[in-house]
Amino acid sequence: PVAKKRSDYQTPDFLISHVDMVFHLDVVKTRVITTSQITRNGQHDRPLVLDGESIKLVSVALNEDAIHDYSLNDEQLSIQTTESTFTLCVETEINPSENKTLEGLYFSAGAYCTQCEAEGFRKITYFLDRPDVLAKYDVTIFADKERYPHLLSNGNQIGKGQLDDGRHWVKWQDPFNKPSYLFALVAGDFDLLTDNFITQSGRNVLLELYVDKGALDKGHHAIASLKKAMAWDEEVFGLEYDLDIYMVVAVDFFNMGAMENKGLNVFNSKFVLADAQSATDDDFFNIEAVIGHEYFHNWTGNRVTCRDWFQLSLKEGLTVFRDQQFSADMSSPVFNRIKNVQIIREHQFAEDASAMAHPIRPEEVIEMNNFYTVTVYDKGAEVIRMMHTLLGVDGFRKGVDLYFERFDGQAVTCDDFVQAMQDATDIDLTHFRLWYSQSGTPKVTVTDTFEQSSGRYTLTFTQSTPPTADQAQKHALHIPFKFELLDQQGMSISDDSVPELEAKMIELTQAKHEITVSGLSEKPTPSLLLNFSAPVKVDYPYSHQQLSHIILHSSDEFSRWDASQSLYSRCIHSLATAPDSPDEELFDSMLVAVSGMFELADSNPALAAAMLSVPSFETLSQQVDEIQVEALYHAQRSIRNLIATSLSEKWLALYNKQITGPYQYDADDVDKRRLRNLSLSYLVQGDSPQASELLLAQFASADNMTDSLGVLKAAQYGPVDQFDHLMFQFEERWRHDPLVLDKWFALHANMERSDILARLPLLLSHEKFSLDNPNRVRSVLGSFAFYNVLGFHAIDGSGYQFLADYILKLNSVNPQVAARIITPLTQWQKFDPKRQELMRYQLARIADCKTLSKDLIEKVTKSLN
Ligand code: BAL
Ligand code: ZN
Repeated sequence: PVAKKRSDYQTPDFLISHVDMVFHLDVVKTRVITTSQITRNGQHDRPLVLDGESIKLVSVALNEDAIHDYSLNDEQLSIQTTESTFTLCVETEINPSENKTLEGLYFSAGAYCTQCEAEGFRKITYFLDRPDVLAKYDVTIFADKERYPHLLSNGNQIGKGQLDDGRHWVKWQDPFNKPSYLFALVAGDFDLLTDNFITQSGRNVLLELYVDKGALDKGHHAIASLKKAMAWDEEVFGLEYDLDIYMVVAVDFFNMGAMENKGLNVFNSKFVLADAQSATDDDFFNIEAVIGHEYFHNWTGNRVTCRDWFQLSLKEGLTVFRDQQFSADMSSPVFNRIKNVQIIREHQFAEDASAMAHPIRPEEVIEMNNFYTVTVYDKGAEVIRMMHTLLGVDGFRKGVDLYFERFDGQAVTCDDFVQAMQDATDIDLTHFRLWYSQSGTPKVTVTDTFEQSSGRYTLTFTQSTPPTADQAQKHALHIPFKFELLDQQGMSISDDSVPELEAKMIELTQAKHEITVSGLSEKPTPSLLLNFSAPVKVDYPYSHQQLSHIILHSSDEFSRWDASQSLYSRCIHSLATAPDSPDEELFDSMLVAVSGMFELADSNPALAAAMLSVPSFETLSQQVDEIQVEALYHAQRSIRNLIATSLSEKWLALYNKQITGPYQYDADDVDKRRLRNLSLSYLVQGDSPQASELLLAQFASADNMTDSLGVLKAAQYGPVDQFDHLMFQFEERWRHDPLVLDKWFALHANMERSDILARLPLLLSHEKFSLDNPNRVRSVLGSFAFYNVLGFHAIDGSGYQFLADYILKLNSVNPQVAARIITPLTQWQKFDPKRQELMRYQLARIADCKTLSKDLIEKVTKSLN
């Protein structure tokens, strides 16, 4: 397969103004009749070339005359015509039940469903399947009435009827122009939850949530979240919903989290269904966030869409930023910011350091599905956030308003967005645009000097970005770098002769910057990258006393947390490097700081819980050049044990203080459960005499999944028999509920057991496991490969081989999911030479497969280069 390049973009040769589609649904033989009104775009005599894949062409008619002199291959239908405006009618046939890729039209769990982003529409009909071809759609669906009482598509329902043979039909019309990737069709038998929302201009919008039969009670949180999102977008961005109906359908087989199809969102049921017994606080949080995300796409993505797929971050970076702001407003801002940053540090930095490194606006793509990445989404959101920082709240809003004024109804580029931000505020973003084309994680090195005699303090900032797999040369970026200086009392120093200090921000634009503050009586402590104001790594030689000072005093809560993480990291890396000579002074200093954090538990429980948690193995991995797997893993474990044992009384007291009534998903109770389960985990790790009793008592009395799962997660650190027994009971209780069982699968796949590779096949042969279901695959294979550090990285290579075996199986079932879970193998660069060799060996084995999908070819080839 050949890569497409961003620089090769050409406007479409033809445009489509209107599409009429008729679906005759059948499990193995669905017929689709697509009638398009087509116009030649400009003066040329090139043929009409339509995309189409894995479908059978039945007939083609041009202006109602059947034609046969077209040419057809596996990917395209070419029609030579001299007409400049014409009607094209294409009939295709599809086998939805055979379609396990879950792209295009598929049949699963008794329902028909579509997924068209990025290029799935071409698996339904031959079409100009690209986002810059916008058309209005009429869609008529015919299907058996008893089995498929609900027939849904985009827009408004404009007709329906009944046939004599037991079939019925429904006709939908979407009044908005849209690209084909936003097309959707769903047909099935669901339970329906309805509600309504009155918009700011007084229109009544009908809200419909379709769920599996019997799951109605689990839909209320999703509907409530949707109403919050609708109100928030009106209040914060002045954006109102534009159709009379908004539908959300929850399905069990879905490659992604959810999809923002116009007026008809399709969701992975994981991000819709929740009740206290079966969903954790995190599930409730994620549902609100994903419901918000898809809703916000209605403006950022649907009303203004992408010109081409290289511009994906135009809609995804912006929409992730919007959903992050929404979540922050709905709960704790600092806790949300920490979550955002953890994703960047654990996964995006790893992607930048891997063979798959790419800028947020990629330059070259073989399979677009491979670019729905943490770089495009989450680093993309950080880039939007930096503009928000540079422009200020009001400037950002002006920019967004201008963006919609200019581009509503159009397919545009990232440059168009930045230009609107610039034009609305007169803030020059010329240099800033480099963030869109440069990949890699910049490092900002900060040094300082202090002259006691004159009181002069100089801070020097140096930025550099290491080369990445895709790009050797790097340039200095425009980085909004927030910081403050703390005096010995912990007060933030101000000096109006130093504007950067007053603004608490320096805009780094060159390789090196310096600022000087005079008249200080003592050397201050710099608190750096407040609120993670840019997606960079920072290097400053903090003493551990300085870190403790920031933990106590920074005016920025995020930075207090960040300093706690630096302190833990320092302890862990120190122990990993010299396991036989622990730095007792450093550890004592850390323990004193941790001890102080308990005092925050009442006043700021969300921050306390985050500060009392040590960095993940994934975060720690990105802080070193070469990952020493066992040493780093055991060092992290030892530091946690040290915190557990040294402070066991505090943990017990904290545990006992977290008293909640019957389950409610509200901020106070969420914080309490978080602290309770964190304490429980430390009590078990510290082998506290009460641990076992507490585990059993909490497991027996929990009225909610957060506390039940909290027990299982904590029990992992305790006696094996007890853990196994609890897991057994959990499975007995939940084996009927696949979404809950996924949590059990994930825990199993993550177990630190020497026989893990003998256990995984048992999970894969579990009656509820299926390779066809992406949620199951992610919970077993994904959890193992991404998070089972010792099992996956076993030095005999067995973990890598196991993953590779299953990737080869998944290759022919669902290439998109296969290409997702191969990610840990593509990150071999940071491991020791032996593991590098073992990982590359498995990549080469995969590369040898003669029927490898484009998705895997792209990732494997890049990884082996
Ligand atoms: N557009 C694909 C799913 C999402 O990002 O919302
Ligand atoms: Zn999105």
